[in-house]
Amino acid sequence: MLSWLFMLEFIQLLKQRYQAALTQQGSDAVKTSYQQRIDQLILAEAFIRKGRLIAASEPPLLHIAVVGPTQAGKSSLANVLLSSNIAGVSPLAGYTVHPQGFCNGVSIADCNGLQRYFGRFQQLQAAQLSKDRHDCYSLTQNTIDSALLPHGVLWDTPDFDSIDSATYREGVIRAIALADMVILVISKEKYADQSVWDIMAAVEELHQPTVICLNKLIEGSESVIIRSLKEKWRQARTDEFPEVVPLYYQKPGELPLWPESRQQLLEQIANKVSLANHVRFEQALLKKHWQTWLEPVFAEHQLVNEWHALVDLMIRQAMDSYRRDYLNHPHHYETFQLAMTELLHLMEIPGLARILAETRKILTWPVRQVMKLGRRRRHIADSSYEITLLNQIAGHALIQLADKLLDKTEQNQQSQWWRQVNSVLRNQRQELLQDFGQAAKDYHLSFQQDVESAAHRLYDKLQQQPMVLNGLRATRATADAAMIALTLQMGGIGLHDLVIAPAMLTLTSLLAESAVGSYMHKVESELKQNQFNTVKRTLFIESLRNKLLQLPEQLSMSTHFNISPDQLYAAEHQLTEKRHGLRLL
Ligand SMILES: Nc1nc2c(ncn2[C@@H]2O[C@H](COP(=O)(O)OP(=O)(O)OP(=O)(O)O)[C@@H](O)[C@H]2O)c(=O)[nH]1
Ligand SMILES: [Mg+2]
Repeated sequence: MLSWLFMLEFIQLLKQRYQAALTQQGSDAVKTSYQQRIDQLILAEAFIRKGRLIAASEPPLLHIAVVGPTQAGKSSLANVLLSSNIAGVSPLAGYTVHPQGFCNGVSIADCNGLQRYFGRFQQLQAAQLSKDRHDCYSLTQNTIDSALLPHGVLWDTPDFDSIDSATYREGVIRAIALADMVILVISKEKYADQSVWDIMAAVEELHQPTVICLNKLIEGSESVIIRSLKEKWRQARTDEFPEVVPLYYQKPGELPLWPESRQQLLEQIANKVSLANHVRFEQALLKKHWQTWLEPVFAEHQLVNEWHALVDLMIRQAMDSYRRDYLNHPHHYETFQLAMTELLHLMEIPGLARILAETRKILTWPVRQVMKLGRRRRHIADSSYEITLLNQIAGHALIQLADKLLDKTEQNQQSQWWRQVNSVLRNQRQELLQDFGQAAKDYHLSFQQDVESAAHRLYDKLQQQPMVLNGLRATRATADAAMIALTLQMGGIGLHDLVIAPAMLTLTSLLAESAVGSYMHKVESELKQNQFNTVKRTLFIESLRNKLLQLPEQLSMSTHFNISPDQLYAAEHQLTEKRHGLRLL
């Protein structure tokens, strides 16, 4: 992909998010600053497109923009410079509302690439331009090859200060970004307007050679005005004060008069135009505004980080409860006892067949076969205290999270964000818990493999200790425990009854006191650790945490920027790319 295209799309995305956010903003101060950033983004977008235009046209055409406040005489001056009357002049403020290009010494056909530059703006005949539609521009052939102008396209542009100007401002910005040089037209009434100097400051980064035309002057008053102009320029810009052309007020209905002594001026200034540094200027323009533009995005990332911290805290607390109320709870921890029942299968207790035959009269040896047939793991999972507890912990965690969100909404400046996260959480709560419950069952079933392998390890150890093994086989306690295990497998009792069954407890303590005692403890603690890790990973991280972390992505696009850190990182990478800048990758 082309890096400039990536950057262009990023700037457009940011602009769209600002435009959407603007409509939702209540505060006037925020609205003003958002509007300003939208203008800057439009300018940056147009300037990047200008770079493409330069690269695509060989040699590039010269574009000159005539800009200034309303009624300063822009269209009149355009006519003077074109030695023509093709630009519309009127005493009505805000008369020109579209960028209008006039080809001087070049043909319209030379302007092929312009439609790409203007993007969604449509090229129309000057006569078709309508006040009702602002996203258009026109190109007109000047029939005279004017001596005052270098060959190229002269752009008459709309004003940026009249009441309606906000509606056609994008056209002004696009025309300015297109220009290689700028003619600023101001009249003695308008030169001090803030809007003039805001624009001049905003376009400094474009490095366009500039001429100031001071129109409607009364002869003799220029020196005072020029001195004041200089001061204004110095406040707005850091580059050199440009050439000023005084234009004296003519009789009503007449055009300004271009001074004899300045016939060559525009040609000379055009010679200063250098496009070689465009790429560098683009980058400098973006860098200048980057931090400001992304301020709401950074703020959102900060909120997302806080949210991550809340979720992580909640997960830690949940894991603590799980450890305390299950893994380390003497009456509730049933997993190792389950391993003991598996061990009993492996031991094939002699005499059990007789007991079984006596009690049930239906079962015959080998017990292991019977137990396999009777395995009802579903039933074991259903009666598991662990699953019930895990579901409780998850439910409790979400309640606590909602509480914390409520606190945030009350204390925080960004309460809107937290309120919406809370409402997304409320909507998804049921589904999150359901998924969690399913994941808990799946975990329980698949963890039986680990339980079995713990039993096998113990059995292998016992086989190395035939004395212990035979001793165990011979005790009544083992036979009783095996009966209980069998009853569990057949669905006769629940898993939790197993944990407190005296026979199981006796068997466990027999083992603990035997020669394999310390080995048994090792197996048990490894099983627990493994269990803790598995529950944490599969349930609390993969099922719960990951889904919770994604909740902010569901916030409304109209109030949130939702530009991910990855997207931002990629854009910043383009911005700081030194060798190529915004050229082809
Ligand atoms: N008498 C006289 N009128 C002038 C002179 N320069 C401009 N005007 C008048 O000032 C009015 C505005 O001129 P335009 O050239 O339309 O001004 P503009 O800057 O294009 O204005 P907008 O398109 O509204 O932004 C018109 O009525 C012009 O005739 C001048 O030197 N003498
Ligand atoms: Mg005009």
